[in-house]
Amino acid sequence: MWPLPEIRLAQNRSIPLPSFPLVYAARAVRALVILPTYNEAANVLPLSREIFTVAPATEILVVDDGSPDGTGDLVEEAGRSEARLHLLRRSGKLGLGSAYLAGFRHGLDGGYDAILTMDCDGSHHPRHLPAILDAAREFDMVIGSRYVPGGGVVNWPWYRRALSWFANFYTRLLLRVPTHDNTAGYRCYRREVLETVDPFGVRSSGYSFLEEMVWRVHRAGFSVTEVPIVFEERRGGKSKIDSSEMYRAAWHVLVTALRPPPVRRKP
Ligand SMILES: Nc1nc2c(ncn2[C@@H]2O[C@H](COP(=O)(O)OP(=O)(O)OP(=O)(O)O)[C@@H](O)[C@H]2O)c(=O)[nH]1
Ligand SMILES: [Mg+2]
Repeated sequence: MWPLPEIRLAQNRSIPLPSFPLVYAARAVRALVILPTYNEAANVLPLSREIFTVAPATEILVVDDGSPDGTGDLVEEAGRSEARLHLLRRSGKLGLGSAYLAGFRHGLDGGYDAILTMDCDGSHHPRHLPAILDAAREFDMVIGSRYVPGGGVVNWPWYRRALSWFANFYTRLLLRVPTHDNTAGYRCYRREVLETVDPFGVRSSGYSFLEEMVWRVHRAGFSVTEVPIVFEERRGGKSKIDSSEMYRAAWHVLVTALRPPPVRRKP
């Protein structure tokens, strides 16, 4: 399947694509999708292909933590014939939050204008990407949200729904954020947001990283919006989030509410 037919056109950044939603004035916006992976060999290339199909001008950075199932090798091989697909290999499983940070560093250093994050397990469908990119023309941060009209969850048992609902209720209550899906990892940040709110200062991983990021962005005075997405249970492979993560996240939200770290305001 590699390389895809759009490559030559998409790589020529001096020609803005009229169909690409993120076009400011005369120049195309450079968007980077970060895909953190740990044992996602079954999912990573099909998902990358789908992303390039719906948003041909985006690039992808896979941050792989030495997956024993060979995810990194697959991406390296595919990247030889697909210049939009990049790989950052790390030596061991260092956690989701730190994978996002490594991706943010790469995105900022690489001069990308918009930096997105998506799970690589099929839960975050690329069909929502155009709407997210479109909203990013107007808003500093966009969340692909399960909990706004039009959004939802399929294939989740009642207790997962209840936990997720409660986690969001608790976060809204304690952190006073206006958003409804604060544990969602399907996001788009404008580079100015990441340059200002210092994600590298967030001292937590997993869900609490995501919650603290929403809080920091809101607190800094940036605009945040939610675009509805339908979240699907992972397509293949195993979950890497253990149940203790929930308690850690709840504790971290409480600490952030009671002893808020300093956050720079938007310039
Ligand atoms: N690089 C890296 N990626 C990770 C790590 N842990 C999880 N991931 C990836 O992060 C994404 C989300 O992880 P999941 O295990 O699906 O976590 P989740 O979606 O909260 O949990 P489930 O609902 O059980 O799927 C997936 O793409 C994982 O492969 C990690 O330590 N390092
Ligand atoms: Mg998942």
